[in-house]
Amino acid sequence: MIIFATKTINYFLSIKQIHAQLIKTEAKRLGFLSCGISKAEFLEEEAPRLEKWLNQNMHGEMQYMENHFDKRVDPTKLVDGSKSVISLLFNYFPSESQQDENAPKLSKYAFGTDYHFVIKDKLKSLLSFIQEEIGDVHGRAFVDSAPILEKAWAAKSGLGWIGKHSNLLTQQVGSFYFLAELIIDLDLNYDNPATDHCGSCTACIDACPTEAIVEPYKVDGSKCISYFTIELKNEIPNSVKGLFDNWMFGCDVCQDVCPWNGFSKPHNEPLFDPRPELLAMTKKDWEEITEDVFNKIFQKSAVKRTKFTGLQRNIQFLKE
Ligand code: B12
Ligand code: SF4
Ligand code: SF4
Repeated sequence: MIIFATKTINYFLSIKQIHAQLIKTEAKRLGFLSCGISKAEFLEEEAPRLEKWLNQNMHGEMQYMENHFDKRVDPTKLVDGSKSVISLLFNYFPSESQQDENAPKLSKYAFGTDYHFVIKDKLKSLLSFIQEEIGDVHGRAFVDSAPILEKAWAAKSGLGWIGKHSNLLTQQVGSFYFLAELIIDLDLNYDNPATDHCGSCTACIDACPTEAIVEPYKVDGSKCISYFTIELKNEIPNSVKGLFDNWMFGCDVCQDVCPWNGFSKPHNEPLFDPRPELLAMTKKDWEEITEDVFNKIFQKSAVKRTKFTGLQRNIQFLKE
């Protein structure tokens, strides 16, 4: 009877719905939190906002944000023949935290192996699955690696809403996850955007140590601690001295204070687990860190982006 009912339901589903369902089921099996799908097309609302953000120099020295404007606002220009953007969320919320309360703080996303490697492998598996199960499908996999407005696509496909801190969040699991995409040349059934549940809350805006959330939903990247500690190659300006709330790599303040992150659940990706010695490091250990220790605890880590000298600069900046 159950088999009959399933067949009857399938009969009424279009091929695009069946394909979308197959992809979502496989995405879950591969460990993604959720998967949503949008039609690949020009981002009409976001394009003028991005243009304004760039004109206001909110990208600071992140020169790469100025490149490929046309591709960034239109995936059909990024991937030839693309029809669908498949957005995926991958949880990184850790179950443990740094033991010394006075130690310089490391953002949660950077505890384990660099997410670019971990997620890229899973995206490739998902693309292979699509090619094996559905047929001659072409596409490309992305995770924080190309000119794509990743948050806008995830929001469009109903995976969450973009909060006042400008990150994507959900009522079920908050915001401590990465975003990733497959952009493919197959038509699929498309999802609808989710609704905004920020309401009258302003916790993230009020808590931001550098007042980088300049208005609800708009972050001035050039004022964000994450920018200063990861992206900025030059010296950190004296104007922000004393404002870093002890963050040495990234910053989680606007997410830590968000009430929806009370619903975050620990990830179950072993590669995201930190080395135990990393969590045990004291304030003194960080201040005296050598290049050998750096290379050992941050082997294959996203922290390598700042290099040893960058991390040392950040720790020094907190100390002075
Ligand atoms: C550049 C960048 C940064 C910059 C700039 C931040 C920013 N908000 O843009 C810096 C270095 C500061 C940064 C910091 C962080 N980042 Co970052 N970053 C990116 C990157 C590479 C591009 C983002 C982008 O396009 N920015 C350009 C601006 C214009 O985009 P936007 O903020 O979405 O702007 C929109 C709003 O301003 C809106 N808007 C403007 N005006 C108005 C007005 C109204 C009324 C409304 C409704 C909207 C609106 O429209 C704009 C266009 O859509 C993405 C990866 C990617 N390719 O998408 C990761 C990404 C956004 N970062 C990510 C993360 C995790 C972080 C940090 C949490 C890391 C950390 N712990 O330190 C912080 C969070 C800081 C914050 N509150 O935003 C994740 C976010 C995951 C999530 N849950 O959303 C991403 C998606 C990477 C990934 N693949 O997982 N990041
Ligand atoms: S990450 Fe930190 S500095 Fe950046 S907007 Fe959020 S609270 Fe502000
Ligand atoms: S802290 Fe409040 S305003 Fe900020 S994203 Fe969370 S719910 Fe929205």
